[in-house]
Amino acid sequence: MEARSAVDDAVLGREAWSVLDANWTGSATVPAPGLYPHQWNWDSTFVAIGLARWDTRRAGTELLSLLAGQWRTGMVPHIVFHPGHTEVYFPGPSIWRSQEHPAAPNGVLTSGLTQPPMQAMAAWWVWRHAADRDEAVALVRRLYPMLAAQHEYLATVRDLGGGGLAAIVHPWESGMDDSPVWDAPLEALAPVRYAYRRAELPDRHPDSHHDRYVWLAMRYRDSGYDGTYLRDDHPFAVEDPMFNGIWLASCQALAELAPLAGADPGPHREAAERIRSGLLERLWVNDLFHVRDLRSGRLSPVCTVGSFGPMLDPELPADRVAKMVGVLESPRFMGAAGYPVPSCEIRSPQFDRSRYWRGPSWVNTNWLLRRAAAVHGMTGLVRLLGTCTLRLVRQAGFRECFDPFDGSGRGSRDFSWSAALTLDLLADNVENWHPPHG
Ligand code: 2M8
Repeated sequence: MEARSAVDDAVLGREAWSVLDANWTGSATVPAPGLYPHQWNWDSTFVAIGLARWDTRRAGTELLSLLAGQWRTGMVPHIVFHPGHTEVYFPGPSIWRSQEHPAAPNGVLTSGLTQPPMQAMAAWWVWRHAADRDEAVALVRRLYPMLAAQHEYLATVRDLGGGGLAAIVHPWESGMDDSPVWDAPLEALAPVRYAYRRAELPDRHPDSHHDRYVWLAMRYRDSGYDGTYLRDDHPFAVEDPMFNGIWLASCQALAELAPLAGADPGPHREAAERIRSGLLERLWVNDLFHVRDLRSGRLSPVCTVGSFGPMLDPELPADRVAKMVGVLESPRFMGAAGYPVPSCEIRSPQFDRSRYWRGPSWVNTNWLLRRAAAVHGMTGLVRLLGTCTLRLVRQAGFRECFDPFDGSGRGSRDFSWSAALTLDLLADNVENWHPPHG
């Protein structure tokens, strides 16, 4: 593998800060130079989490600049475009045409899809860890109404299956774009050929899937980003355990934050209960959560790192948690990978150690699993996930993702969430460690 000399924690921390500084636009952090020149929804949120202990103001700016792209429906878009780079990334604003939609914000160009609703978790993280308590409380008060509107949108417009879960309407909404769990719903779509190519990304999906990604996005756009169209006609509607596990944890976070904003926590707790019931009734099979395709009615046979999302819920019944941890630690995931956690179950025929979201290990999903282990008090697993994640970035740098067998880096270099979450892991790992900023 690509190896570099052993990097100690202080050096690693300094390197992480310099990646975040290089990717900072003044109001937001782009995921990586070149390939991703705009603000992405959950990327920005992971960056805010990484900044939380060190720079409350910058963490707040990151979240507020993302929420400046929020639509009046409550939807928080998956991309907020930065002026000046508008056509570098495809699909850019000319495909999404957000400015033509009455609910889109004025003066900010965005996509029309969303991503896993991590923002309330991040707001809680900033509030919990902020050195400047007053600033954190003021931030929570500003964020609360926006986050409540986001949750209301998910609970109404996106409960397409009527069972209390939010459906995603495009693989991009999962954040795990090329995961094998989307293969069956994508292959059920009519064949489309837009000759959409990203020649610079050979490690991604077969081209035919990318054509379908663009076709799906344009179909939704042409409906006027309409909720009734999503429910009745849109051909891709899927209940994803990671998206809903994150939403549940965000509901719990919002319940804790609500009193700071003078609001009632009750509705957020009730929402969390509804999501938990939906997850258990609709997505649980044997020992893990599976993706449900609302159009075919089928549960995906493939398990991925997304299957563990509902473990973020501290109130998930202990017998389910024990089964999930059994799978996580088995050779299906961590047990057969030197550099865990692989994004797809290793024994699955679709597992591919080097294809984006079809096998490689990622820092953000490792962080989420570590958080899940923490809420269940599993200190051994917390330590293991922290150590193995730091080992990846120490050896291969802040890459987008990593080969789970040999740890070599894949995708972009200087990737923001890999750097930001490293800062968070270092803070837990090292006593008296202070980064050069903050
Ligand atoms: C990847 O997704 C974008 C589309 O949103 C892409 O493939 O171009 C995913 O890894 C996603 O999770 C991430 O938010 C985004 C930016 O890092 O890149």
